[in-house]
Amino acid sequence: MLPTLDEEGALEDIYRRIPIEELKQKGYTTRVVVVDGGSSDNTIQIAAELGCEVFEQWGEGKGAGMRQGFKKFLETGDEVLVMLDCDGTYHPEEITKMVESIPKGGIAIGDRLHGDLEPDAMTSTNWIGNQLLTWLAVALHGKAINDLCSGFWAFSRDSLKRLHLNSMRFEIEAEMYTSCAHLDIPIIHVPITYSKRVGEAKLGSIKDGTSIARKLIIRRIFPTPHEEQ
Ligand SMILES: Nc1nc2c(ncn2[C@@H]2O[C@H](COP(=O)(O)OP(=O)(O)OP(=O)(O)O)[C@@H](O)[C@H]2O)c(=O)[nH]1
Ligand SMILES: [Mg+2]
Repeated sequence: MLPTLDEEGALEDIYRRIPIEELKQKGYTTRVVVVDGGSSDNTIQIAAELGCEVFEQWGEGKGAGMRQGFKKFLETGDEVLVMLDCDGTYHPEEITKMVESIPKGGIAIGDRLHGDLEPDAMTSTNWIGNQLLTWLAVALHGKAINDLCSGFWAFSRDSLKRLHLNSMRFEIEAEMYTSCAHLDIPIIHVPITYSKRVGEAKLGSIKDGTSIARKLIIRRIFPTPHEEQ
């Protein structure tokens, strides 16, 4: 599952690098689903031409799109869901390693901070923010996590069924973590490569960093959303 918002510059390369053959040899049939948040560039056309399934989310925000994508996934009989940002920062070649690392009933999370973080891939503000938010998450929720804001996750169907989420924007990963902590869903960290983004960032470091911190605090007090939106 690839979340997109104006990612025409990165999508084709990412799609072509998905190791569909390698996964096939391991016994997996793959489908590529693009969840689009209202792109005004050629993302949707490119996705359709490449043969991806395109799902245009209702409303705005990565969190809202991811939750709608999770729901659709659970309506299928599929066993594993891999989500990765579609901005050229994550390496699709590492999908196989992620899938094979999923613990029983759990989730594998790509770890950029202990992996191969390429020079210029992350601004120093974002590096500090990622470290601080990861530290805050562990301090509040007690479950080990190495890279809270990673955009590369591989889920077993059972883990995804259990998550309770209502995030609208970039707090979604933090909320997936707090739900794992609350429900004792096994997570494993897989060191991954992280490269410089293609195209414009949609995340505002300060604004979205603050809402991620707020989500971590709220989920410490109210571990599950009152009402899933
Ligand atoms: N479906 C959907 N995807 C979105 C939306 N907003 C952003 N995305 C995608 O979510 C992924 C992460 O967004 P980014 O802007 O890269 O945010 P980030 O990776 O946290 O921040 P950077 O480190 O600055 O790249 C990208 O693939 C975006 O295209 C949205 O509203 N809906
Ligand atoms: Mg990004």
